[in-house]
Amino acid sequence: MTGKISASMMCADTLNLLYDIRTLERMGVEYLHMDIMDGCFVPNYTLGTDFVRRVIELARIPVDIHLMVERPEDKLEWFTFAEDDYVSFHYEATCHTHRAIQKIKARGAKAMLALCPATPLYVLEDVAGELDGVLVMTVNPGFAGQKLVEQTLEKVKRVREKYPGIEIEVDGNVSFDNAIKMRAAGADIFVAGSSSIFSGGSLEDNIAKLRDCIV
Ligand code: S6P
Ligand code: MG
Repeated sequence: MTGKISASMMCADTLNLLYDIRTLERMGVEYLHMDIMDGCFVPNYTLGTDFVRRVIELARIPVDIHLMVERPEDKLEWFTFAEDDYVSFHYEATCHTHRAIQKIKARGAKAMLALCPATPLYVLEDVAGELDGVLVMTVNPGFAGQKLVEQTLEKVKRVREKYPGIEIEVDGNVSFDNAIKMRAAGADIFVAGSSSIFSGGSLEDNIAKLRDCIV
């Protein structure tokens, strides 16, 4: 199966958001990636709950919620999910990984565990069977516009080898060039932000160009 695109909404044109969303849908983008930051787990705030709820209401494609918040298991009630939606949370943000996964599933979404660049893969060992996906952070979480942490490419490769059936999402500096390397390493879902589809120029052309990188 070819790679899928998850468009990073924090990089979209907020004042023309509906236009961008409809363009992404028309171009066959698979997910809308919604970064939620609490200023505590990461040193930044973004995408407030009302904004995210409104996007979920308007979207005709699944959303891919990336929770960068402390104790995510207590914050899932903020949103209503559909069955194809993904919700990811950080292993580093809770001591209740298993409970958080169960709660996401009970709310009808697919569960994904996000790992910071320095977090070792052995933390997946006892939960891999419960997960629908693993989000490998290819930058440190908190900001758009950062540079790839190179060793995460090898980490993607190790996840692919160890868990052949699991969906792998990569997030951070997914440029056209990096997307080719990430795809070769085994990634399935590519968070597309300021390094690719929202890098200026035509959104349509950028999406088509990224598609060619992730076949
Ligand atoms: C970063 C966040 C990401 C960014 C995305 C931006 O903490 O989780 O989803 O929105 O990485 O893309 P880029 O191309 O600027 O890195
Ligand atoms: Mg993200």
